[in-house]
Amino acid sequence: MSQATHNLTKHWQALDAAHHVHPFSDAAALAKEGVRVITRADGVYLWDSEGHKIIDGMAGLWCVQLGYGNRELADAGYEALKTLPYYNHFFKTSNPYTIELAAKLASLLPDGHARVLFANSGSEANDSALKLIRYYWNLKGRPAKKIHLSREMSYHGVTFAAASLSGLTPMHPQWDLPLPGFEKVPTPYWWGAKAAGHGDIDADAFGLLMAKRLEEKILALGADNVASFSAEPVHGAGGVIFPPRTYWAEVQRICATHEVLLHLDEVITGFGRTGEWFGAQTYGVAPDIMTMAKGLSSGYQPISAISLGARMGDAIAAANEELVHGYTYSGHPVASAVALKNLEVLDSRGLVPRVKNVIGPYLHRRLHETFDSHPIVGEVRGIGLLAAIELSPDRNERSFFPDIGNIGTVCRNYCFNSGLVSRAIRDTMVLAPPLVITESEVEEIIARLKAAIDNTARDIGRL
Ligand code: PXG
Repeated sequence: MSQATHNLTKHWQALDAAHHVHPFSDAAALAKEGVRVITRADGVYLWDSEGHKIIDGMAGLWCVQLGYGNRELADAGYEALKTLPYYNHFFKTSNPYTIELAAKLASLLPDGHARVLFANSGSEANDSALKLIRYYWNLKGRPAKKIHLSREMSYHGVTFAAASLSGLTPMHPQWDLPLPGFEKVPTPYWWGAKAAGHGDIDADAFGLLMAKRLEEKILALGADNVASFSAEPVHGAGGVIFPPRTYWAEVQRICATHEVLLHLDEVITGFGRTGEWFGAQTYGVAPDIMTMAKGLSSGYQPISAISLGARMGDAIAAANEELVHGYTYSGHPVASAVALKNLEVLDSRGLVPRVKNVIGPYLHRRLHETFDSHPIVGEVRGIGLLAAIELSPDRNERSFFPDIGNIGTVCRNYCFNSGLVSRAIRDTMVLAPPLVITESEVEEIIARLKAAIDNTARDIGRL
């Protein structure tokens, strides 16, 4: 590293500390440590301003499906910037990029999801979805149906409504949330079930039990008061938690029985992450409304979407009144052009079936071979290109280390310092790499993660 580069890093760190407020960060601690400045990226690799090369096991924030440096997406954006850098959809207008994107999405979405609205982030999409759910019940003459149910440990974003919907409790106290009308139900986190007092219950029985808790909650609140149930097909930021096989069919049945709209938050699970286009397809769920973002554009542009199933879509289309909702940038032409190209590339290169049949199974086989009998690994779980390694002092007891989060942070720091981006969620190490990752890049991630977990185990005298 040259002195000039190093000085530039110091310069940026000082400016950043003085002027830039970071998401989910302790400002004083970060200013002291100094931010890492990421200057470029290509494929599954990032480079920082000191010239360090880092392999990105998280696809940015679970979003860069096509990897970095994709020329086709860059060209599509540049073309749209030159042709139509901005126009909106408010005054009886539309543009070809957004129209084609809506149609392409409709061809990939679950059955009945023929209509989409656009927004700019996952949080906005979820906020919009809740408004549309309210609107639907108002249109149906059921205005008492107002309560939004969601799950403990869920992450749905940060707007007032999306944060209220989120079940990760640290997201609430700073903002006096949740708002009234948001209620939580427990989630089928089978690994944690024993520690939570459920004994040796098997995963399938636990899936049914957690679905039953949903039904009990609906009955306790009165089904006439419950508008919707929102859930990620697989918890992402809550710890990459996969539902037992029994869970989703039973949830679907319960929602249908009690006329509760089912909202799937596919912000992480969409666009091939689980080996199908959407988690709905992986788990055989038929949602009334879906929200998506992240992988919709591989993160190259901020864009999100809300899709309406037939029940909601038909009712809203037939309302015969103005839909009083929309953002300046809903269906932004440049973001739409990039997202459209992203879907075309994912489709034409067969990347979604590759996740399901080739690279996903390869990742999971190698993770199991490497970690199944590691002294501080409790469970290796995954589907598609989503994986979690649960660090535990005792795999048979399915127990947690004391001070949950400490060991995970230690391990995450080892990863980071060795040039691997992995997330630690509590003491769960998480991977969600770009869908274009190769076998040899998977090996590189596994080697670095193994070294990090070994070092963590050594630190506590377990290796
Ligand atoms: N739903 C889900 C399932 C998400 O994962 C959002 C909604 C909100 O999307 P926006 O675009 O508003 O951020 C998300 C976002 C993390 C992390 O550290 C995860 C997210 C965002 C930031 C950090 O895992 N997920």
